[in-house]
This record gives sequence, structure tokens and C-alpha cells, in this order.
Amino acid sequence: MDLSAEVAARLAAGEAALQRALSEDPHRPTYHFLPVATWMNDPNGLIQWQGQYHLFYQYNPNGLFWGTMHWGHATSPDLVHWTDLPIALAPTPGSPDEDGVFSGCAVDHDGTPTFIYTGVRGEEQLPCIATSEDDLLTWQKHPGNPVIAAPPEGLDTVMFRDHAAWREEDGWYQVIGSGIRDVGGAALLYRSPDLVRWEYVGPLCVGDASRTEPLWTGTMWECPDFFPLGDRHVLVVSVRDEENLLYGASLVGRYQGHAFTPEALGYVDTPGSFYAPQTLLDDQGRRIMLGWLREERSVDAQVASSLAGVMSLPRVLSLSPDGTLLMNPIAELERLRRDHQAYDNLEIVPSGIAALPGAEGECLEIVAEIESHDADRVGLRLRRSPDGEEETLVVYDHGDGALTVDASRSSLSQDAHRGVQSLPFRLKDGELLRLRVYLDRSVIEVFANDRACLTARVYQSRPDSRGIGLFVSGGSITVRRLDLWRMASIWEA
Ligand code: DQQ
Repeated sequence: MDLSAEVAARLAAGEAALQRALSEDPHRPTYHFLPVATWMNDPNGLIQWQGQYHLFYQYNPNGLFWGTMHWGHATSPDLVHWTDLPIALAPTPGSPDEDGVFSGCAVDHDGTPTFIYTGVRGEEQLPCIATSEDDLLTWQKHPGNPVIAAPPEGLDTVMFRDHAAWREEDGWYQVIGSGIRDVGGAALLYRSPDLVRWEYVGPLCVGDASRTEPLWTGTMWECPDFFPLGDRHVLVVSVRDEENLLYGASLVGRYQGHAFTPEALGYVDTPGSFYAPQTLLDDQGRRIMLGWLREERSVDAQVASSLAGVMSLPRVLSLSPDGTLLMNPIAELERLRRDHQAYDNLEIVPSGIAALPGAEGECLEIVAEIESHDADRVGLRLRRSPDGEEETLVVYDHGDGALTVDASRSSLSQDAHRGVQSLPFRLKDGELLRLRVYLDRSVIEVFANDRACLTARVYQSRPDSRGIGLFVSGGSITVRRLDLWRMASIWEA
């Protein structure tokens, strides 16, 4: 397909107009990517190609519910402003993907963009490939699909899908998400000279479902990603059991001789709203992660709404010298900042509550630096109604060593799940609490001290739930500085 600049500009303008029309829905985010009208889940095939970022994503064009998976396609010059393009991959009747094209990755195979994805036919889920000759717009499936005929012989797998591939000196490698019955989640390693013929190398990493510390790694791993970062390697997996999608987990360790030795295990985000993350390496050398933000309300409410699935903001990953995974929002998001407000040196007394005069809104960025004077609990109140009937709290609990998004009073609607999501987190002696919070209607993304992320979905029922404040218990705090910006819509005309 020849997508001339003029056609592309018209598509982008039409897309933005539709997005603006749908923004009447008070829960619909305005600066997170989501498709116009139907269901979206995992990010797929993240790649930068000729300067443009490409985001493919699990997509159901048939409604606001999961089913008949396709790959949607959006591009961006900056990972902030997106243009949604025609569907990239759809199931082909009578083929190994006739019941769905599940998640996978994109690689540059000597100048040919190539997808590795999971084709679904009945109960079978097997690796397939597709290539593009027109800069990622249309895709030709390989006639030899599936390129791996079955899970490894002799391994009792409970799942076999989702792909991350990379090149080494002796050829291509990929990991496939899996689980070994009665053992735990697994990432299985394969090798290929050409992305078509694959040989099983062995498990890259296997979890232990009988262990729960420091976190339970489930019985299956979906959407594995594996990449070098600093002087180590990181394996990211989406942990689940038979019934539930649980969370993204990161294993940081050493990779040598095709063997991976994890040294540290942690949450990529709180259990709940953020799932199936994938990364790309861009031309600035940044390792950037996007994840699927699931809805946290009843299926009926989703089907009746204008949204079912949102893409997270892009995060840049790095490692601290001690091997801790660090995550920060990409700098390009600052382009959306408008109407700056700043507050300096606010003292809040023990068990105090502070409303921030003039601080309110539904699409905001908040950056706060807070010094605690022996406080037990300290945090932000977000989307607060004037009488406090609705509000969502971001809480640092020093005693419990936890960071929490408490959405239990976020909405009066019975359709909203209103959960409480926590992560282990403790400030070091003398360390300030540094919070960077993105509010985008039903989305809250919190970045804390470069090393913890909490994502939540909240569905306020009151239009006046817009206030922002602070609270403390057990001691006092000094808010050294708090900056707040209204965030522009990425679909603005
Ligand atoms: N979603 C895809 C699968 C993947 C799961 C199907 C994770 O490929 O395992 O939509 O959300």
C-alpha cells in the first residue's frame, strides 16, 4: 500500500477528530494512546523504523471486549503523539492463525521488518512470522507458518506463546512465554539462522511456583522480553496463573553462554492495572517500555463505554549501580505541559491535611518533593470531591515499607472495582519522597524515586471530584516543592 503523505495527513486528522468527539466520555484519557472505538490489550512489535516509532497492539475491531485478536498499528514521531493506521495483522481463515494473532515482537532482519507472533487455531498456539515490504504498513505471512511445529518435546508445558527476539553473533534468538506443569512460569530459548528454522536451546529461566518471596512468579509467564541493560540483562515477564493475569515482573541478572542467572526479582508495577509490558531500543540508546493498562470496571460498563484498554505512558529503563531497575517517564511528555503552578516549602503539621489552593483537574502532571519528619504515612489526595466523598490516595507508609494507590473511595459507582494496590518500597535515610504523578481521567500513573511505578484505574462518578491535596499522619512533612501542570490532549487540533 502506498500511503502518501497526503493520505497519511488525512488519516491523522480524521483520527484526531474522532478521538476529540469521544472525549466527551469523562473517563476517556486524553494523553494516553488508545484506539478510537474498540478493544485494545498488549503492546506488540514495538520498533523504531526510519525515525518513526511503531506501536502494534492486540486489537479486537469487533467491539469493546476481548476476542478475535488482530494487530492494530499506530505510529509516532515522539512516543507522545500518535496516528492510528490500518490494521497490520488479521487472522487468515484456513491458516495457523485463523482464530487470532496473539502477541509478539518485531525485528529488523537485514532491512526487512519481520514480526514473530503467535498464531492461534483452535487449541493450538504456535509461532508464526510475517514480513513487510512497505515500511510496516502491510504484512505478508510466511507460507511455512507455523515456524515451530510444537512446544519442546519432553517438556510438559501449560502454555506456549508470545515472543521476544534478538540477534547475537551466531544467529537469531528468541524467548517464548510458557509454564512447566507443577514447576512454574518459564521463558524458553530458541535459536535460528534465519528466523524461519528454529532449534530449541533450553529454558532461559524457570520460576518456582512453590515460592512466594519476594513475590510469587505464578504458574505461567506471558509476554517475555529479554534485553541488555547497563552491565546486566533483564528478563521481563507477565506473571499469571490459570485464571488471573497478575503483574509484570522483572528479573535482573547476568547472561553468559546463553544461560541467564537472575540476581534480583521485582515488580514492574503494582499488581492490577498494568500488564504485558514490552520494550524497544531507540536510536538514542534508550530502552523504553510500554504496557497495557487494563480496565478496572465491570465488563458491562466497558461495553457501554468508549474505551476498553489504554496504553501506558512510555518509561525509560535504566539500572542503578547496585542493579536496581529504574523507571522514568520519557522526557518528551514535557511537551504536553501547560498552565504551570508551583508551591514551595509547605509545612504540614502532624495528622494534617492540606488542600492546595487552585490545584485541581483531571488531566495533570504533578511533581512533588516531600521531606518527612518522622511521619508514618504521607501522601497525595487526588481527584477529591469538595466534601471528600470521592478521592484516591497515593500513600507512602514508612512503617509498612509500602507505596500504595488506595482507590477504595475513588468512585461511588458500583461498576468500578475500587481496589487498593501496593508495592514494597522504603525511603533510605534522609531520602526525600519524590513523586511524579500523571492523572489522565481514569488513569493514574505514579513514578516514585525513579525506582517504583504504580498504575491504577479510577472512575470517578462526581464531576466535581477534581481537587488535589496532601496529607500526613504520625509526624509532619515539608513539601519542598510541588509543580503542577495541566496536560494537553494529544489529539488537540
Ligand atoms: N494477551 C495475548 C496473548 C498474551 C496475553 C492475547 C497477555 O498473546 O499472552 O490477546 O495479555
